Amino acid sequence: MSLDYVKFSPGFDSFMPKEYRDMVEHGPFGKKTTVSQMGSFKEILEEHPMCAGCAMTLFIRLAIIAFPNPEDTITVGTAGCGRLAISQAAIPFVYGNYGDQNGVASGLSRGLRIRFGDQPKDVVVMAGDGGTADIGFQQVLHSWFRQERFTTIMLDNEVYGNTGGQESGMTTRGAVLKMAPLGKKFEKMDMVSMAKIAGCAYIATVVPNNPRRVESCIKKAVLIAREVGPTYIQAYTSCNIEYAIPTDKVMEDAKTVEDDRYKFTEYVSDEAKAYLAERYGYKEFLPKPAAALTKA
Ligand SMILES: Cc1ncc(C[n+]2csc(CCOP(=O)(O)OP(=O)(O)O)c2C)c(N)n1
Ligand code: SF4
Repeated sequence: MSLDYVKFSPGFDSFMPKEYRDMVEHGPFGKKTTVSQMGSFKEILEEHPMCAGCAMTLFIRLAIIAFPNPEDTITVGTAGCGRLAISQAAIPFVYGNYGDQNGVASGLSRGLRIRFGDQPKDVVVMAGDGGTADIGFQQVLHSWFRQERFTTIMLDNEVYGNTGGQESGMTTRGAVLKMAPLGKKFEKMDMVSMAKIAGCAYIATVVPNNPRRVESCIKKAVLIAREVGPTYIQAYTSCNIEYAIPTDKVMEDAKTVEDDRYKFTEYVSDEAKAYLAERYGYKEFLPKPAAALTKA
């Protein structure tokens, strides 16, 4: 697809702000940039008002770098901390009422397919655990059951961070928070199993301290959502403020939580495996030769 629409209109380049010029000249549009090149190109998201050390911000930054075609990607968000960062990115961001993100994304994704046909326009929802598993739960589940083709990413900090520490469905049992002083009485919701039951074609759980893994999951999720079906990524993105994690221990906490109860998991449906192998050359999903199958 032509990238003319991200270039300067003739005669206007010298009047554009430096940030804009940097993005056009040194940004990732139309290039294959990866997380291992961070620091050597102008990122789509660089400045934001999130708390210092917030793991959610790092995850969002990695996710945006991982978008396969960032210049053709639209993010959808909702109330919560994440939107404060996502809305600063140099790609379109749609923001509605709290919890309506998957309904908005369903309509957007369908409309873009009618308008642009086969040219990929990727829709990616990024919302907190409260927005996804509590307030937006019904719309999330229905978008999956209806096989809406876009990616849903839950920024799971296990609390309502933006409003000062209420428990969410994703808070772990027993956790004591500022506005849950007696400790949560119920188990953390199993959204991964629900995604599976509802027919998501790709599901992964990740933490942000393995950038290459985050990149790999996001890429697969976005590519699969183009044609196969809904995809879901659940990312542990701790809230260092509400969980009182010292900023220099945020990554250590992510590693500990990953080892303990947030292990990397990945589900890829058979249809999605075949699609990734045939369309995008993912060798690990190519059918095994008959001889290897017999030996195994
Ligand atoms: C309809 C509606 N109800 C309540 C709110 C207030 N509100 C804003 S953010 C938020 C909680 C966000 O928690 P979560 O979705 O987990 O995201 P986080 O801030 O933790 O990233 C709430 C209750 C709102 N904006 N709109
Ligand atoms: S309140 Fe928590 S989740 Fe929100 S920006 Fe601050 S550290 Fe991040």
